[in-house]
Amino acid sequence: MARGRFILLEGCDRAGKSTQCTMLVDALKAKDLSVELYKFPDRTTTIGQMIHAYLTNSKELDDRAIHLLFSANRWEAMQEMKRKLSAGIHLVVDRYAYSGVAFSTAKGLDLTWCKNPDRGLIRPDITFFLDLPTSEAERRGGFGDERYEKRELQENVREVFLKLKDKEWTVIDAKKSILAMHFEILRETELKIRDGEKDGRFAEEDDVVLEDLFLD
Ligand code: DGP
Repeated sequence: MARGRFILLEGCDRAGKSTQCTMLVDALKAKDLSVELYKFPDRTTTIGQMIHAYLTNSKELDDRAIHLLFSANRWEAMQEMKRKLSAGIHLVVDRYAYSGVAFSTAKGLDLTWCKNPDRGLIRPDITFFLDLPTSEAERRGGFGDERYEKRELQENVREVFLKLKDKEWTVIDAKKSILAMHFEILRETELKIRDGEKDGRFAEEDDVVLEDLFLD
């Protein structure tokens, strides 16, 4: 059995990641594929609850401390994600380590320092970056009350994302309609899944780590 594919959707706030993740999961399920959704931060765990308290401004934390908590929140999911991929389940993931680096670097932390805690996490097979200018994000009903939902920070975040972007990323213009984005994401995902089926690779041979992804 070929292992599942790790499909990541990254992007700025309000770009439509969560909508696209749900649509992608539903579309893959409709094609009888085995697929599950992961969302980071996962606010249901103990670490996730601390992150939630920070994001909703009910708890203050040092910038480095919260950065490490976001990373730990990904690490605590790693064994389960690996098991599922090995069992042939595709994972659609809403945000990951790139958000970690983008947000903390945008706040002023050192880029290399920010990357280090996430080194060794499993590497996505395909990364979609949903790109949306901040002015457009604001027009979509404005930002909410959470800690990072501020124009200047969001602009910095987008800049870091664009710096992190490597040639393997698929950039999706998030100004497009929801359906147009969906079909683009679905088409690329299906191609990637078919690639995996052709060469029939297994997780053990294929656990590429994120280290390779952060092209320093
Ligand atoms: P979401 O639940 O996708 O709306 O994300 C909550 C907020 O947290 C959002 O503004 C983006 C930010 N965020 C997501 N992941 C990370 C991370 O790893 N590090 C930091 N500093 N912020 C993150």
